[in-house]
Amino acid sequence: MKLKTPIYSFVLFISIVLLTSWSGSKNPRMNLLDEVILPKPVSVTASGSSFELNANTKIFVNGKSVALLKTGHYLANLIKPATGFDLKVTSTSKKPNSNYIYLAISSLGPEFGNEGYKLRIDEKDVSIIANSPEGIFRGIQTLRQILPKEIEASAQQQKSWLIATGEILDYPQYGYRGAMLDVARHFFNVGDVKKYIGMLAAYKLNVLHLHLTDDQGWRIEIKSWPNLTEHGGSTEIGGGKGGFYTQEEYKEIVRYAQDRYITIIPEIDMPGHTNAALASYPELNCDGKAPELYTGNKVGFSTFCTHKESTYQFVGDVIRELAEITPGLYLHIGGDESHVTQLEDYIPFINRVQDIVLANGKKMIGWDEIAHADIKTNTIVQFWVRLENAQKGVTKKAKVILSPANKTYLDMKYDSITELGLKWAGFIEVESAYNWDPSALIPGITKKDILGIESPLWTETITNMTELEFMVFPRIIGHAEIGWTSDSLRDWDDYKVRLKKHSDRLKIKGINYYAPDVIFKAEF
Ligand code: NGO
Repeated sequence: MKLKTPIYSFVLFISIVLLTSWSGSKNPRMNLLDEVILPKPVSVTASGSSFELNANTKIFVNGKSVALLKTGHYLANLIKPATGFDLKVTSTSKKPNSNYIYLAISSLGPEFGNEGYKLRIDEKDVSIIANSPEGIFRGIQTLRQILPKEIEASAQQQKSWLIATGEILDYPQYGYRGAMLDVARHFFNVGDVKKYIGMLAAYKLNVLHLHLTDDQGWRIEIKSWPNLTEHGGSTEIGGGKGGFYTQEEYKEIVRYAQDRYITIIPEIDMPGHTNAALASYPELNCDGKAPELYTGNKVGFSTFCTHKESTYQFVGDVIRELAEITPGLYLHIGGDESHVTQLEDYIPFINRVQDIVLANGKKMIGWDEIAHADIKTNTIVQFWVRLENAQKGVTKKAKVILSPANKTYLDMKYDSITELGLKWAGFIEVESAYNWDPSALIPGITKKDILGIESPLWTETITNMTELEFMVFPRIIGHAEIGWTSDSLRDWDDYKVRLKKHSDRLKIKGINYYAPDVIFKAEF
């Protein structure tokens, strides 16, 4: 046979090159493993190509679930400002050939629970599958983080919206991942609370605990006791004008949170931390005299009169009205730092309040001191400072929420030069906030006893959203990862690199975060 001439070989070579580039993918090569996802997922597999989101991409929701359709619209709204795309959301069982994001409920293994999801990005489509709409919602937060960072911009950006292809399997290690906001010491209005809820949802948190009452202010309308807000809500620390939520406003917060799969847990702190109520109704005081409103920042000086029957009528009305407007399972009754209530008065008081909460169809949560009372096994003890209280709670077969003050209190200063915040539990640097494992925190308390973790922001020194953001970010991102990602997948050296990269998104979102040079200016 005749040998191939050079020109023949050249033509053959060119044909092969053209053929492979025609038949092969035109999508830019990308690596899903390069993307930063916070909290870190259970597994990420990359397949080396990309999907391009464009103005013709459609969102398809499988089946007729109203909740899922709502979540589809949430995704469309999330994508709209930065891209300018008005993506159509349709409910269907028939998908087109390509260029769509598909959201579907389909059964995944039991380890995925309500919040787990499977996110798959192919060259032609993206799909999020989960056992429930909640899982789809969490998956959307991941999708958001693997879109270009400019997706967080509030104004339209000119760029191509490429997503690396591959598959992400994910589910949380704890079912309760919360934040607490103290709106009693300084009041935060409905708009602020919604903004905070939006920020929490991005990191897959699922609880916002609102500390609604304290010595300095009563912030929730109780129709049968109107002076609580009229008088008790009229000021705050420093003597500002305070404020309160009407029940309608509170319901609006609850709905906004529900749409983001966040449960609102309201707290009425008692029998201590009650000066605002005591100042509003003289009959709640043992001497029948109402004290002055209080605008300082001391704790532990007030108490309801635990001997008076009228106190329990009051508590009954408050809990009933609150239970009626709270769809979540839990009511928080405080119970902390009742320094002027005798233990022999404190215990029966908590016992009776527990009965009232249960009679209203809710479960009770209280700060760790409540472990002294006869708590039921479905009552939850929120650890903040006394290990022995948390241990006592577990001995009584209660579950615990972990809010160790020296790790999770967002009101603690980062270091000695932080202007805002308190320091009674020590300074909490970003590393210290991240570097601990819930199941190794308290001797005798293991993973099965722990419902989850919660990060409280007490607001003695925090007066507005700019200050709030500085104390919360970035520490809460670390807490979100502790709650979601199993301890064996977490590592500070790996996390700090991811956090630094992720900070571009915080900048675009306009979040006023604390940025120490050791992390944010370091070369990793
Ligand atoms: C304590 C106290 C709060 C303070 C907070 C300040 C608890 C559970 N009770 O935590 O009233 O605001 O510290 O860090």
